[in-house]
Amino acid sequence: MNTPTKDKAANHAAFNTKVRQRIQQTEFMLSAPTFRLCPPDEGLEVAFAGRSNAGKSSAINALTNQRQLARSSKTPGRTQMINFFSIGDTDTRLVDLPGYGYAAVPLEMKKEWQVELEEYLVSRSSLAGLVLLTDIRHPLKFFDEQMLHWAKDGELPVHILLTKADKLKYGAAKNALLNTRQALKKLELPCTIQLFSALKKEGIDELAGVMGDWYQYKLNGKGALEEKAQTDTDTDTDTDTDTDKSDIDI
Ligand SMILES: Nc1nc2c(ncn2[C@@H]2O[C@H](COP(=O)(O)OP(=O)(O)OP(=O)(O)O)[C@@H](O)[C@H]2O)c(=O)[nH]1
Ligand SMILES: [Mg+2]
Repeated sequence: MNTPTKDKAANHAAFNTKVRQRIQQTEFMLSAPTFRLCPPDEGLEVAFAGRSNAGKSSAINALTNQRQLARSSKTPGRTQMINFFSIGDTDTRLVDLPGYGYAAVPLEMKKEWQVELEEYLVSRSSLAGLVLLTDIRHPLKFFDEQMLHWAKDGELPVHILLTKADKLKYGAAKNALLNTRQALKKLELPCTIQLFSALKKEGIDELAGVMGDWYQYKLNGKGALEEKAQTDTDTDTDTDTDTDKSDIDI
């Protein structure tokens, strides 16, 4: 007979699987040059932020199991627009924010963008959480810390991805994880953190789990994704196109 703890773990695992399936249905919604032109502040969204070239677009593609959903590039500063994606419907969104720290961007533009970014992090009501991506080989640069302070001011949950973990050997990657966690504790910046590799597709379940928890928490225990997952359980058929998507090799 299953114990309550086992049931809870099984339910959580089933929920996470549903969240993964939902996230794979992510579709491009719109690109906005400024936050003034972004979708109405309704529903829920999770934003992906980080220095230019940290691997935001690659992480979104790996997470959603789609090759070209968010465009990734060897040229830093590729994503200059704020890109919105819908997860199932336009009330559940994922946001790819323009990378910061790109030297070629004029100072004036950088300053304007920083003001907007702070405003967005602190006052966007639909924002359920921030995924902050930082390259495992040089984590937590100045502006990353700045972002963490703004998120703390806005009481916004943050989950850090140490990206390109495949660039380090396993032991070195684990050390980087421990050291960064310690540094965050010292700075009194509350957040969770994990290793991530878009290339090796490592860390995707953990990330999807965190996002599922955020969406759920934000809706006070009645998560949008969970509700959709429940509807799916009732209506799933063999013709679900998800199965096709999950075969795509990215
Ligand atoms: N080895 C390795 N390379 C990666 C990984 N993720 C991203 N890259 C590479 O890093 C570069 C930048 O990736 P992007 O996903 O475009 O980074 P971004 O943060 O979206 O960059 P901007 O849009 O310029 O802000 C590309 O050359 C990717 O192929 C990873 O997990 N491992
Ligand atoms: Mg990008």
